[in-house]
Amino acid sequence: MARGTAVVTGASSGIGAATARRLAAEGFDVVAAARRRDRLDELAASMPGIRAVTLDVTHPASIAALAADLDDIAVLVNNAGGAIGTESVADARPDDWRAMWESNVLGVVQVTQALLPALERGAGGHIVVTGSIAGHLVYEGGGGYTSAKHAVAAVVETLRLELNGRPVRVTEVAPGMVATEEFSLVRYRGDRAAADKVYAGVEAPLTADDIADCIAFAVTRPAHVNVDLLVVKPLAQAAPHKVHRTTTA
Ligand code: 8X3
Repeated sequence: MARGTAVVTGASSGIGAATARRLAAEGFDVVAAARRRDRLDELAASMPGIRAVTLDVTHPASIAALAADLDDIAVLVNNAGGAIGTESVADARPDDWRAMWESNVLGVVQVTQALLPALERGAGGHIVVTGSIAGHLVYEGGGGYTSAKHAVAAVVETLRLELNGRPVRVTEVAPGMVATEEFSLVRYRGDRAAADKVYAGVEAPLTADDIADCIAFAVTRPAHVNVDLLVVKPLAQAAPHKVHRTTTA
């Protein structure tokens, strides 16, 4: 079944790549957008229905080029973003916070602004944002990330109010612990041992496919059904810091 075009940002790995694959399998023509073109080309070659487009969500010219390339679109999955650093607020590096706010917040805002006309041109559009439980709770050492994710959660809520009466749905999917190749590695600045420790002894962290499944659920509901917020954690995680482990690292 042809479902229209779905744009997925941050599609070069993790949740973004899994979402691009899943939405293509659901019948969307997927535009997989990210900075790393080599990875996108591999993704596009892995199955039909995925087209690679180079995009940096922090560069207005890059976003404008994406928008100029699109006619009407059905779905925008604002997924690009991530966490950098684990320092306390007292010791945080402002440049890390700037980068997190640029990608997780302003990136979502600017891509949404640019693609809103295309979302409204067709039969009805859907904006999905990959948020986080960090957008609804805070934890020590996470101030830059939790503040950025709280901000984007507020943007999502605001957008839904402002778009009320127009044919555009707005959804936040807020994952907890998802084991992906890069998320924790970037957070721990490339320290593989520290990154692996996050998942140590956790029987079954979520996978990128689990989140892609939630996104697919939201965007394949009938057009009058708006899934506002899906908070999704593995069974082993009751809160960011409350995780059941079968072994200790
Ligand atoms: C990732 C979830 O718990 O590391 O967005 O903040 S958490």
